Amino acid sequence: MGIVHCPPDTSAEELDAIIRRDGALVIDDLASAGLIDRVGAEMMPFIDATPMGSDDFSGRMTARTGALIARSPSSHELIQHPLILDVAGRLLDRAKSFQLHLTQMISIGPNSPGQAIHRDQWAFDFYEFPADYHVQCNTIWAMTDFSEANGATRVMLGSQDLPNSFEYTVDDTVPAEMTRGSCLVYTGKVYHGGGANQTAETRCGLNITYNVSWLRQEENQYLSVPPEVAAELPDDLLRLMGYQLGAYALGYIDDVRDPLAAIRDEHVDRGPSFATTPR
Ligand SMILES: O=C(O)CCC(=O)C(=O)O
Ligand SMILES: [Fe+2]
Repeated sequence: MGIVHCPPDTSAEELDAIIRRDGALVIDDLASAGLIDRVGAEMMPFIDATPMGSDDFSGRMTARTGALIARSPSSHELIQHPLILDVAGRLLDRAKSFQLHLTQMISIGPNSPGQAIHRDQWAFDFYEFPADYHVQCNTIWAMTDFSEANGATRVMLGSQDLPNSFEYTVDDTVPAEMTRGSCLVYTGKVYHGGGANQTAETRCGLNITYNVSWLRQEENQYLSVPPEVAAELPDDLLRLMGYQLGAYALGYIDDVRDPLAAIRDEHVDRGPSFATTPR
């Protein structure tokens, strides 16, 4: 069985149901070529300056370039894509609210071996969350076409319900082949890994992930985005970055004020705005 491909007008409800069943899916052609071009052009100087990974998991011929919010204004449209936020709000429904977890351009260089098969939620110290409690909703936007040969992400479909294991290999997975501008969406529970790039060209994907607001973010948005840049961003993007309360009181500043008040002088309402969708 291959990964399910959905057209971009598929409802968030249907996408959520497929991710819960298969662990992952591809939304074909969700971003225009023009938008992918702009994000690629804004990020190119930073990608060129990024050192390769320092271990096998990060990929010794893979560059991981972050801080998209500060570095690529055009990426905000992908980070805040309404369909993706709707799916994230549904998948992460056991928590009160969700936030941006990381933004990372993953450029897998020519002749790279495949990444170890893993779960992204292992970032939380390998804690085994309950099977029905999804803590991460992840995307990889194809900045180049993704093929089996150039290192398309490998996914072990249906593996989201399995216990933690380090035994799975590439033979347990299928490639998420997709065209440039398409988007792989997957739960933090599903086993997957970057594929081996056996071509002479770099495979580039933009990993944008969201997690429940009571867990720590992998990319520290408060430090990756300088305060003078944050001050110019709209409230809804700031809230998604974590300038909002997680659950009842997580992340408040000084006298139990909403963290957005650290950026905005005016009074801000207390309470989460990236609320999840009750089922
Ligand atoms: O680059 C990819 O296709 C996947 C990378 C990945 O899964 C990771 O770094 O956690
Ligand atoms: Fe991963």
